[in-house]
Amino acid sequence: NRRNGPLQLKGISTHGIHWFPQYGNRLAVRQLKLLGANLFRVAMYADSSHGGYNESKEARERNLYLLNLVVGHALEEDMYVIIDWHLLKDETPLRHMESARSFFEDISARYADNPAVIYEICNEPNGATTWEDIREYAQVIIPVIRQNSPRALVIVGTPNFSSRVDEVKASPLEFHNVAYAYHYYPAIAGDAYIPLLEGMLEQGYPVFVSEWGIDANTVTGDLELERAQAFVEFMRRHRISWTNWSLSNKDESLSAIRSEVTKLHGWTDDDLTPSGRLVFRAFSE
Ligand code: IDC
Repeated sequence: NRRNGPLQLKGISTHGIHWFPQYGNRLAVRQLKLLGANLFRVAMYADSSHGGYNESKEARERNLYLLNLVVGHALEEDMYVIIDWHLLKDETPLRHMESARSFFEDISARYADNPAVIYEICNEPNGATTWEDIREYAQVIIPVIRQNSPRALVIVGTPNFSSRVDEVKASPLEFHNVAYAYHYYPAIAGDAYIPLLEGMLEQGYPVFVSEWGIDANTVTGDLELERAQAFVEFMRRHRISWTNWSLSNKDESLSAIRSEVTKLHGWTDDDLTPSGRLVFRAFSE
């Protein structure tokens, strides 16, 4: 939308695709689109435990099957889609770099040159993982993707659960069309995102909020709805693209759908959690 400046992508993420694949159905995606979303994130846990992609051959096949099914639905509904290598428990992307390399080789061949497909190559590096480790991984994976999709947008995770986006400044990547991930959970980060992200943007670093979720204040126990709304407005002002965590009915505050609701699309306000209501409204704000 050129009249309003650069295109801002907004949408929601699946929960782990191996846990809640049913929410990636075509009619659900269509409803999100009608509500104003233009982006859908498909989170494929890459871990070697809990059914993640690197757990076993069977887990790989199942995850891949579900990922492609849901990516297909998003593309058919004319959405941008993030293919998320959801690194979490394994802490460093270097641990499964060979597996990631062949995954991104295959998946970028499958969606070669499709401008709607965005690659998120490591969700949340954590533990002792440094930006230099992530950089080493990115230097291998990005060229693999670019062989098939020279112009594809690639999102790169940052240290400490994609919260330390500023650490990339020490040695930024030299590829074009790369964005750095910043993940936001208000009860943890509070208002610290404001100076952090403004500092990044002023210096011209592209930031992508590929995950944010509405958690509860650790002291009062109240949902951080006000901070969440302020964050949405901040991202709109700065044209930062985002996907919220997550589209599922798991019994946790981050879910968009109430846990008692079994509908898989056609949701009304009554079916949504406080988080879901805020996020679904934000698609069109
Ligand atoms: C959480 C899910 C939760 C699941 C847990 C472990 O909401 O149901 O049990 O993962 O797999 C992240 C991660 C994201 C987390 C989310 C909330 O990217 O996988 O999902 N979160 O904890 N980073 C910060 C928060």
